[in-house]
Amino acid sequence: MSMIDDLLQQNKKLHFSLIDPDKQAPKDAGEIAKICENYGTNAIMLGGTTVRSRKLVYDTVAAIKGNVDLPTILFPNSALAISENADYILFMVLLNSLESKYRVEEQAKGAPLIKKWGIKSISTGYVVVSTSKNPTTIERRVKLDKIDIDDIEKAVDHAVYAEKEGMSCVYFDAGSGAEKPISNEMVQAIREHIEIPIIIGGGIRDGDTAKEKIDAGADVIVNGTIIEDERELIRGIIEKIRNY
Ligand code: 1GP
Repeated sequence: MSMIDDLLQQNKKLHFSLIDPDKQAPKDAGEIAKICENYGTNAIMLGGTTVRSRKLVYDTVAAIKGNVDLPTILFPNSALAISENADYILFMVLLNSLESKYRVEEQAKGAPLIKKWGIKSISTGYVVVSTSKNPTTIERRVKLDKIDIDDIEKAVDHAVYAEKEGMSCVYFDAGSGAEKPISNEMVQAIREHIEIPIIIGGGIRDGDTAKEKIDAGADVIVNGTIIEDERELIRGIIEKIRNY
């Protein structure tokens, strides 16, 4: 059982707020986290595709922990983004990466740090789905075995693989700022085939869309981009999730 299962026993569904340490000063990240906490988010995730400074992640986690009581969860793009003061880490394998760097190499560099620092690990099968005409940042940076928005069978195969490997959750991500989120049909098909928690993120910008993903079987909704540029919007999303 991971911390996500524990949280799901207390709440029907969850909302995680993703803050990119590269996008603002640590003090501002602490203030943003406070706003998200006041709206009712369940955890603060920290990560981004460009993060390269462990110190910046450390300072950002410290500022957030100084301001809110929520769990902090690392969402690292590499071993360099692992910081000892975080509570949890999504210890991810990017299942549809064609680069071993994102399937095993960064994980092997990071694992000893996670162990040494006692960060609680949430084993996660991470899958990037291509939903947008213009590639998202992660699609531009990582060579992927592309999964198109309607390639439901391939998505399900990865989800079942993650479950059979003993991972504690899957995270299907359309990528930060995606033009469209992952389809309801894909979420539903994944739900029909696995029992572990399903995290969905990328391109979700309103409460009705978030609710559709939850109706389809998602357990956790992640918002990142709108927290940076239209923060008020997450209030409506979190309301739908908390009242589910
Ligand atoms: C990206 O799933 C997260 O990895 C969040 O996506 O920035 O589009 O909310 P957005």
